[in-house]
Amino acid sequence: MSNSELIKKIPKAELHLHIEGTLEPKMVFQLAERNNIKLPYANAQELAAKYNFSDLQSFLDLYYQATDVLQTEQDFFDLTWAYLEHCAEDNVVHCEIFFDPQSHTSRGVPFADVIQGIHKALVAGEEKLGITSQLILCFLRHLPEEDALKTWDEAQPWLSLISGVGLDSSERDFPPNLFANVFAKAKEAGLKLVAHAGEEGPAQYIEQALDILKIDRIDHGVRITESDELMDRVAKDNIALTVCPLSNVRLCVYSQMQEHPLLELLDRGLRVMINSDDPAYFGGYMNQNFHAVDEALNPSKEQIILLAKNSILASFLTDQEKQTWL
Ligand code: ES4
Ligand code: ZN
Repeated sequence: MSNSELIKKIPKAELHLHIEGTLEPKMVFQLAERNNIKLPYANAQELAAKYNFSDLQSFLDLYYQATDVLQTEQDFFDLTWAYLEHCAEDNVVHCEIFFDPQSHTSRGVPFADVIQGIHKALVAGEEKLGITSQLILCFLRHLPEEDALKTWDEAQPWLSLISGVGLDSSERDFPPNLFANVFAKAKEAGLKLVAHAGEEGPAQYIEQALDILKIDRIDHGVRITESDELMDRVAKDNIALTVCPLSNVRLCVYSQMQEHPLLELLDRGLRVMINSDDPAYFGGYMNQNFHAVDEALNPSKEQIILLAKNSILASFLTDQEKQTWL
């Protein structure tokens, strides 16, 4: 079997995926029309031509702007369903999806509409496509912790639909320790905890996320390569890193895929796997990330199998559920 065939066939989980990042230019235009919104672009191609990013912030500016077309429960349902169809195509059998309620409630979209639209699509995804899923509520770190605490309060009626909380948006100058209180509350409520750390920020932010926020899994975490000591600790404690190869190249964390440390991290015994992050913006869904890694880094079959296996092992499925796929 070729690597390509193996990539296509092997069951995998996606653990780092922003549902707002699956909003394709075409859907931006469809939803703008449905919701009577005037866009500053003539068509989807003109919007897509702007997807040329120099760093995380240059991406986030466009991403938050596009998000404005998401207004109704049906919009969130349609967005999520379209993503699940990509999962089916790529043999993603389980996904753990981030959503950013603050991006929507700040525009007057009710929390209930956001979460119900997403949730109903996830239920349909399990029934019709056999894809299991969990939801992770992310707090926006460029906003004060006070805002995150308000969002935590708004989330209370919906906690049964949420398995964890995360931390995303602009990393530089917004260290994890700013969110210690809201993460302590989520931990107290029994939720899983994750945080973006060491994407653009230094390895110290990974350490802070572990020591102060008490996270269960690190999102990105690639700048861990700057600390041998931290790599040893994370390997020993089996803390997973949800790595996003195309994202890292498109946001200029690495100037080309050949420089990506994914396989070095894997060979060092860290629990890393492949994820698509914001596939509508970064050039592809799960299998396109695998193919880009395959082309640039030339992984062995064993390495591909281990990356897929790590995605299952690092998921928040129960040990029994994991066994189905191992
Ligand atoms: C994100 Cl790539 C990335 N990093 C931080 N926050 C984000 N939100 C959506 N994509
Ligand atoms: Zn991300």
